[in-house]
Amino acid sequence: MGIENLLGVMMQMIRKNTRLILALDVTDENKALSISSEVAEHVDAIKIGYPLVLGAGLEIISRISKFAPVIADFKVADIPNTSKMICTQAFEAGVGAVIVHGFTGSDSLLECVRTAKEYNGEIYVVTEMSHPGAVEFMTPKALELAALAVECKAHGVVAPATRPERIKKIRGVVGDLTIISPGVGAQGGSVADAIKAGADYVIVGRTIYGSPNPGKEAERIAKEIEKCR
Ligand code: NUP
Repeated sequence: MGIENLLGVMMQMIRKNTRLILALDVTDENKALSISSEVAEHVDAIKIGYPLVLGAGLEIISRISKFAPVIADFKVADIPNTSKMICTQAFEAGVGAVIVHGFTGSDSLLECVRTAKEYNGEIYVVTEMSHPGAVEFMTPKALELAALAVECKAHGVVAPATRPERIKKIRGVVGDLTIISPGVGAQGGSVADAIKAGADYVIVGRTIYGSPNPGKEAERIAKEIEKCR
């Protein structure tokens, strides 16, 4: 376990306050940190992915953790051994949760869940993505992927705010697992529709980080979520 984890300064569980997760898809470290500090009090977690980690390095995780718990959107999709290695690196770096794919099958997913447990972390499984192309291959399998997430004891699933009727269906399969939902704002989905359909958290990227005042925008969306719950 890394020294910073031992000191307990990095790894944090996703909060349960505003139910807003920022998707921080910027590539510049200073920009990432200044946005993180501006939105910190209005978000329950900050989701980062390949754009930021490839742009700023893995150390960005511990820096962002000072403002909010971090979710690594690595959409892990590999053989069990490699998936385990990826999750280990992410949790060692201090993330509270990792997003993984389920289509690789139960053995790979179980390995991710086992790894997360070692760190008291969470695994979220992608069911059906929010972009239009997801209906080609993912929609037909989404409910099976949701069932696999339950079977493998993942913490939650990712479901599309762009298709709230699908969130409803996925909620029907996952019971009380946590649903985190991207696609609000830039992709056309709405906070109200996603929350009413059963999402526990909404994930918002461009609408917040592309705004001239990310803090104010995050506050506005957090208030909108509060009204719908
Ligand atoms: O189905 C998904 N849709 C989606 O947009 C699964 C995701 N992980 N995402 C991510 O959510 C996407 O990669 C981006 O980081 C974020 C949405 O950002 P935005 O459309 O609000 O800018």
